[in-house]
Amino acid sequence: MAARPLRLYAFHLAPNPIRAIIFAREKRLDLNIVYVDASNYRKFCELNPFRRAPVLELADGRVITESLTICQYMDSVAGPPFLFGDDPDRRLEIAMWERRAEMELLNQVIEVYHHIHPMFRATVSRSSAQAAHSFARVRQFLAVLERRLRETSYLAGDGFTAADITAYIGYFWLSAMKVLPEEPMPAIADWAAQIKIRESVESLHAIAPLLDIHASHWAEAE
Ligand SMILES: N[C@@H](CCC(=O)N[C@@H](CS)C(=O)NCC(=O)O)C(=O)O
Repeated sequence: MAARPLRLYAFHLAPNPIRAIIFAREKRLDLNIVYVDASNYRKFCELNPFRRAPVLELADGRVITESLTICQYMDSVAGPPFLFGDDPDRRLEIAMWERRAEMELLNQVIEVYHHIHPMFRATVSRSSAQAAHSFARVRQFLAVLERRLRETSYLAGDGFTAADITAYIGYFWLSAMKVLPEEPMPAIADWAAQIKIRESVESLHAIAPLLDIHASHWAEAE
């Protein structure tokens, strides 16, 4: 009997589950995506007491949370390409850029998203100061990334890796919300154009119109 595919619990319009979904596509792993709604929320909370997505349920019933850990798991159980690297030097470089992209870009973009997107009006106590603080960190990271990508094709050097997935989701979210910094970033734009045509990120483009906000929401956050 064939093993059942990995089951991934996800929320719609949520960057961390999308990161795991893109990663699985890159690794050509069969993923059964279950979107969390009222009908399965209780089960989801039992699987992850922190009530956050993604949650990966393995065929043997084991449960993995944390998008980074889920991606690392998928990298180790499927064949090449190894998106976290296959030798100590590559692993080191990729891990460093992945964590930088996660902490200084993706997580900061998520903060901006929560504080300015009207979708969170009822659930997040919105703060324009918090949005501005996170946006300043985003700007600083993008300036470093622009310099980096003038020297290398991808974040961790030659070759697409897990670090590019993390950074691309952050960049995509900013771009879809129409809040990319105004300063020109030609190397980042070229890098993003290369990633945009990968099959694995197709699903992102369909959600772009739903993330689009008007700049006036900055002013609306209190
Ligand atoms: N560190 C966790 C963060 C997960 C997370 O915050 N996921 C968001 C969606 S992007 C979520 O579930 N939010 C629901 C909530 O906070 O109630 C990870 O990387 O998986």
